[in-house]
Amino acid sequence: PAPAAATRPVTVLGLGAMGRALAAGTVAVGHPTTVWNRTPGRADVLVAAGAREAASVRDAVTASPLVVAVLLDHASVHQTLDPVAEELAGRTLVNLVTTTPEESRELAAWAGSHGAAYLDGGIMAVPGMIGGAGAEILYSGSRAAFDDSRPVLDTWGASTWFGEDPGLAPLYDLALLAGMYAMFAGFFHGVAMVGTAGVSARDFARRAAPWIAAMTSELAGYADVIDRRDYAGPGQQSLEFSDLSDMVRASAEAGLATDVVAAVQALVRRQIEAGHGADGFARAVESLREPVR
Ligand code: FVH
Repeated sequence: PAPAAATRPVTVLGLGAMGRALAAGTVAVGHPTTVWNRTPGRADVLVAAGAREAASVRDAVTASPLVVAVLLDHASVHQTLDPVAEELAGRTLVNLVTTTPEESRELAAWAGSHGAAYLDGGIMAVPGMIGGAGAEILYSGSRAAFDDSRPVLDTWGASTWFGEDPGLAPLYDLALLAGMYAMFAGFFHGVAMVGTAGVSARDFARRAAPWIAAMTSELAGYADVIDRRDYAGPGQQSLEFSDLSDMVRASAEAGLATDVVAAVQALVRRQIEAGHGADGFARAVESLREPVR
């Protein structure tokens, strides 16, 4: 990587798979990088590359105006930073830990109460992608902190700011991951179905990948219908047509668990039972907006 135009001291708290990748990225372009990990012994490669390993969390936090948390979860951020909270005053805390929007808002308020600016980040990449063309990190929180931190943030991938509400980045992050996990679960169900005929997952993947990619072209049309709530408009495949009965029955007949397809069918059926069977498939989103409790 090309050296950074302006070097900026940065501290990375947490040297799991993602923390190590992020710290390696800032070291590689010359940002003075201090690292800390709860369990010692995970910084050796980074130190060999030029990072400094802090002896304590306090030492790590006070080493840089920009402190990046890459810990396990919301609780681990508090467990790590609560004892040194007063040291955050005047610094920027970038939280790249996966948290819920409410947890991010709580952390932002907590950081603010200790005089720190706060940015939340949702990492849309796996560690091996950090610093490469496909990596993106979604940010929300202080715009001033985002702008000021760009020389470091841009080291890791494309940086996009969504707004002052710190909960926005995790909201987008988790919404995008919802689509990803549901897509993978659908693929796994297909693998199980064709597996009953002796077809390998690898063979099925060769067919599924272009099919799923082609279906993504439908998203914009569904989005348009959903935004207008125009489920009765022309050209839509009806809920009654899309009720997934054949798929669920075929899976059950083959002795498979029907959890994935039955879950989609339940969304469809709630709308049919409410009298909307002739409406388009996209109306299933209303079953999510008004869950049965
Ligand atoms: N890895 C990925 O692909 C995803 C991509 C999207 C974003 N996630 C989130 O990033 C956070 C860190 O993920 P990670 O992959 O680095 O996770 P681990 O390799 O499991 O490392 C966890 C680190 O957290 C430290 N830690 C755990 N609990 C505590 C605690 N109570 N106090 C202090 N540190 C703690 C752990 O330290 P140690 O076990 O080595 O002592 C690791 O450094 C995460 O939110 C992902 O959801 C990654």
